[in-house]
Amino acid sequence: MSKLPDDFLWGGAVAAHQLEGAWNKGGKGVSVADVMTKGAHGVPREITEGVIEGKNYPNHEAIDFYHCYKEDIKLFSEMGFKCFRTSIAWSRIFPNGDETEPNEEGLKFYDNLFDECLKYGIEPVVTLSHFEMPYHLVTEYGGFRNRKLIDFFVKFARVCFERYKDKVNYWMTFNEINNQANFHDDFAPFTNSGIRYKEGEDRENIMYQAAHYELVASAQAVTIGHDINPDFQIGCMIAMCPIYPSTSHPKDMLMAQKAMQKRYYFTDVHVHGEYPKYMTRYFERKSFHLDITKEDLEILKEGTVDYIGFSYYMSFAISYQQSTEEYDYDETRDLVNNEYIKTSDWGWPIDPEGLRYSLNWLTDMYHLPLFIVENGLGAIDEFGEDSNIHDDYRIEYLRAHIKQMAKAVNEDGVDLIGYTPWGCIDLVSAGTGEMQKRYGFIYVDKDNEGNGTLERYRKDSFYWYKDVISSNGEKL
Ligand code: P53
Repeated sequence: MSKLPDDFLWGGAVAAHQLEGAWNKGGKGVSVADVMTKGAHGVPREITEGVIEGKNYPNHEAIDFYHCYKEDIKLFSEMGFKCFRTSIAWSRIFPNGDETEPNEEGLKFYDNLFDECLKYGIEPVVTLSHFEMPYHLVTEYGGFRNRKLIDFFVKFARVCFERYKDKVNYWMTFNEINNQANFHDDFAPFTNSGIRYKEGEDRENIMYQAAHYELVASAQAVTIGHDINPDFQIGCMIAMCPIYPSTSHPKDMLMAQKAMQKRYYFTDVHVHGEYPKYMTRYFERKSFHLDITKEDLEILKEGTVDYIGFSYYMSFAISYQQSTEEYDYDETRDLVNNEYIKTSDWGWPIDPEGLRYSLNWLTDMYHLPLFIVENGLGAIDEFGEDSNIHDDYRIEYLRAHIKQMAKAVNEDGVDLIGYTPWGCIDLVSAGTGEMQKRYGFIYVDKDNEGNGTLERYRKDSFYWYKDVISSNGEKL
């Protein structure tokens, strides 16, 4: 039985910077996504010093959702979406991030967008910060290295809560806040926190400080949101990649446990309002200098989240041998291949059972409602001879994951709010900036170099997902 509860929120997910385009329209300021070029699998996106002429910045135009949202939402409603997850581009509302007054034109755009959703009975689910901090906050303040960012974010959150209090009920604060656990990489610290590292800096220490300011900003936003509208459901957003031990060797088991602690402590702070002991002990042992005040700890305690939103694409595996004596997980160094699992064309492990495992693990750990706000397969799509896209590989991926999700709900009793597959319409990949890493039910005619008509086409998965929703998961 794969049927889900009657009020289950089926939908789709996107982020403003990956589809809106119109990067300098309507008074919008430059965001961190606007200074990232196109990369490829294994080729990181370049982060440039401001916008440099002649470079390929795929987010500048993206799929021009800014101008096409009405037709696109109509297509979502044709699939029967109950909800639609997007983000509010921070730099549309505060172009530089440090203004005192918001940009009315930006606010109006989201009024129109949410009204259009509500017209079809589609509930907006909104992320406040999804890799789109105003770039000015990076150059002037150093991003979330700086405590001042707390106030800038909280002001932005307050403006959004007040403006959309009668249109939006489900909110999330920071998208995939725990991606930056991978601090060796340049991508996650920049997109999560607006941080550019300098040569020789202690990246890990800086990451924990930035994450702390974000956790405080998130908690403050939760408290303010609940004051503005007590019905608000405000969640955190975690990139959930469960880490399995590579063997049953006790050292591998312990290594996996310690790795999970270091990758998911962010969730503990969001949910319990305090740092777990293993993290404070770790900070002490490493002599990290962290600016954590008594007042911060009170704010954390007060602003705990209502639910856990999370993305699920893949699982990881780990082995002790490659690590240190202390079992101190290092994401870049310690992960190993899992021989039982195939990978996507972009090397992402495909593990449907891992979704059921994750739903159970999060429930055991946090006892809160869960919301799968991203899941999906990035793949190359081509038109068949009949001029249609037969994306059976995508259907197969989603079907397998929905089956496991339904088992978690029906057999394990997990409290799940909804399911919004990622990139329900093709959009710019966050990790690589490619257009051709496609996730959508709807194809958009545009290639990696930015050529194409931007025309929309329904893929086979479009009709399949429509049936899934109308049968409430029964017809897979
Ligand atoms: P792309 C890494 C690992 C898991 C999720 O990713 C990730 C990332 C960052 O690449 O990001 C989330 O586009 C993110 C979305 C993103 C989506 O997953 O690299 O929240 O913005 O597009 C898929 O294939």
